[in-house]
Amino acid sequence: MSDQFTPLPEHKFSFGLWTVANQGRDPFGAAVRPPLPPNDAVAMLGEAGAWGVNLHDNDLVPIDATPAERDAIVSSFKKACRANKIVVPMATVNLFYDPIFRDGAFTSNDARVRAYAVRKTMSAMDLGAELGAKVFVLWGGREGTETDACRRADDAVKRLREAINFLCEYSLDKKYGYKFAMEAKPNEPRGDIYMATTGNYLGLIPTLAHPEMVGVNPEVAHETMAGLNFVHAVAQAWDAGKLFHIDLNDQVPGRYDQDFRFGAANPRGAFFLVKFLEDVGYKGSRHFDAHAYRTEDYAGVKEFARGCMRTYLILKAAAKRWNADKEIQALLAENIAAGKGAPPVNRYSQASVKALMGASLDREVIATRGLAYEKLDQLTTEVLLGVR
Ligand code: GCO
Ligand code: MN
Ligand code: MN
Repeated sequence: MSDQFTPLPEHKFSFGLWTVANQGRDPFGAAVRPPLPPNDAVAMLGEAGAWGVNLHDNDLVPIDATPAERDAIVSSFKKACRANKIVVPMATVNLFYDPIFRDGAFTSNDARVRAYAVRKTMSAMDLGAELGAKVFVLWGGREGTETDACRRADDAVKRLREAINFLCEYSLDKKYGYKFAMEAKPNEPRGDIYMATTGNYLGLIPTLAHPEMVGVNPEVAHETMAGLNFVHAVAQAWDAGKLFHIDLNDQVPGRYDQDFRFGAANPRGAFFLVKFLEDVGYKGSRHFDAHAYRTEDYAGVKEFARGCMRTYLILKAAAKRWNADKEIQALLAENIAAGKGAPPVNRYSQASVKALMGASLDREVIATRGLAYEKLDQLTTEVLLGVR
């Protein structure tokens, strides 16, 4: 059945190979689903209506594969992608699973670990480029600490900068045309992770050798785990021209890393996010980095994938209704109109200072006017609940 909420390639919905193939392992329980080979995951995504699949190097090629095994796997994966009309817009690297990364990768004190991590990332970049990826995500994984006795935190920042600079040069050298998207996460899998929020990365990027090649990949769950407002982080990244990618899922604050289906926990937050992305005309992937509940078989995983995309499109339609709602728009306009005639403070000049000093700005009068946010918010709820 196809309706207005049916995903199309133009919606740019993508999933990580690691998301639909997730077997439901957690620290307290074993896998609940059998392995889903990469080619089968691509077939499932094709059936669900997705546009793209993203992958870590080792989601596709085992860490100990020989070069011949690698090439065979990659060529058969390419065929599966073609057959299912699935593209590979983004690639990434696993710098957290293998025990060598137990004390981080790029920030490790051991120069051998740093070298191995950079070399592994270069191979993952080769793999991504071969599959057509133009965005390369770097998630810090275990770049963090249990005890800050282990190193000075600014040494970690310096090492991270050096690694990113090295990898930018590699991309330029190989003419891969990558944009790097840095993904922050506050406190998992280690208690204290360097670059805990998207804002941290927005501060680091201007200090890099090739800041124009590096942006961010904010994730709903990660900012929410830190108790922060995700839309605000995304908006700041957008304003800086750095929203290169986005990880959509859901999360209740204060819980374990839940990776829920998009919109499952906080549809209101998801609404403001979708509205933002659509209002500004974000052109990148809408990537779902989420997992199906542990209760599901693969039919449930497919429902999960469909649900992520369907919810996005439902919220997109709601955002359109919100934007077209005369009462909502009138309330917003009234608040702007109330300030009409005030001296502008957007550009400094002697004349603007003079106008400012001479203006009547009666704080008591200004503060008496109600802003009608109760009404605005209730109307928003009614749009969301489908009665407007
Ligand atoms: C997590 C992260 C990862 C990254 C992925 C891409 O919480 O485990 O979100 O899923 O997004 O490793 O590099
Ligand atoms: Mn995550
Ligand atoms: Mn992620």
